[in-house]
Amino acid sequence: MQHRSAVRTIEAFILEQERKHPEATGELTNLLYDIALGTKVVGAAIRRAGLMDILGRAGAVNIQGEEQMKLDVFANESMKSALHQAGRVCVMASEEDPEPTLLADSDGARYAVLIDPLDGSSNIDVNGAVGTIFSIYRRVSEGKPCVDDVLQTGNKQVAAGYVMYGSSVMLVYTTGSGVHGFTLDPTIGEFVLSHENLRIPDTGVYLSVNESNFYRWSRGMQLAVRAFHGEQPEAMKAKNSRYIGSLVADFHRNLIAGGIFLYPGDSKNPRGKLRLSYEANPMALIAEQAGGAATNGVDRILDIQPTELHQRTPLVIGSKKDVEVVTKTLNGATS
Ligand code: FBP
Repeated sequence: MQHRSAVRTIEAFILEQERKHPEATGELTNLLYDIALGTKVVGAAIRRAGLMDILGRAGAVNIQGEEQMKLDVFANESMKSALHQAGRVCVMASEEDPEPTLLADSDGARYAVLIDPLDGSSNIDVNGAVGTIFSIYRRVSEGKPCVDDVLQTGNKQVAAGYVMYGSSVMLVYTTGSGVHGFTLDPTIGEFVLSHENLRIPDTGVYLSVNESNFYRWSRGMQLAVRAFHGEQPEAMKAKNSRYIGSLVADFHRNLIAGGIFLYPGDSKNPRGKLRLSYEANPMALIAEQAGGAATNGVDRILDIQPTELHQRTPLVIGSKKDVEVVTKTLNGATS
């Protein structure tokens, strides 16, 4: 009988998953290791951030017009080197880089990766939860890798995930066969399986949205959020408000306990704040694989064709029935 140790590391688990796909080459498996390694380096720095000269601003502004934090730059460089070292990735795009980075144009480099190296940057200096988000595609370019490799619709992702640097460090990912969570065991330095086959409840208990933008939202969006406040108790139980200001941390809570996260467009930012390719798409794949949903209010996030690398999109994501409340209310408000 094959002995299975109590400790199921991410390596062992991904290999098990791979065995279920005889056509698998092991490349994607190895790429997920590379990403896990990169996030261990980032996680170690975050854990010691107050003791290292890594807090505060880096003194530069990124393509989004946001002040880069030192940890943004550190995380970006760490993930890039982790993805570069094994030559499996042809091109990488990052929230912190204006253009995609060509990593390897050898035939062996079959994947394109998009990352948000440090999500929730505004939480860094106040020791709040932050994360790293990743999205993996098969390369589409025949000759030299190019931007087309990272401008694919979200439903073409072969894998997506995030690492949350919170009270513990957790890696949550999907390769299209369910969503699985691993907790970093600092005593052995390994991501160990802790949450197999995560499913998000159809209706959630939490509402996660930055209410300070309320008066800039459309009437339909205001109606939907007021419904979640319990304005019609006969129709819907009020939700409990929770907002950390880090997409990864807010999404993770709702994935585990059920809930809805919204970052709508508004009169100041009609396309919202979050980026389609390396924030909305990977989280949308995880949400759907866990039984939830993700929309911009009208379209399914995973069907939106990106035209620019850093394009933004309104995002409504989480428990399926709660997301439906928003789309129905928006359509009701406009019809
Ligand atoms: P970055 O930190 O990667 O730029 O991500 C954007 C983000 O911090 C999300 O994680 C979060 O959901 C949102 O912005 C918070 O925005 P706001 O402060 O406007 O509510």
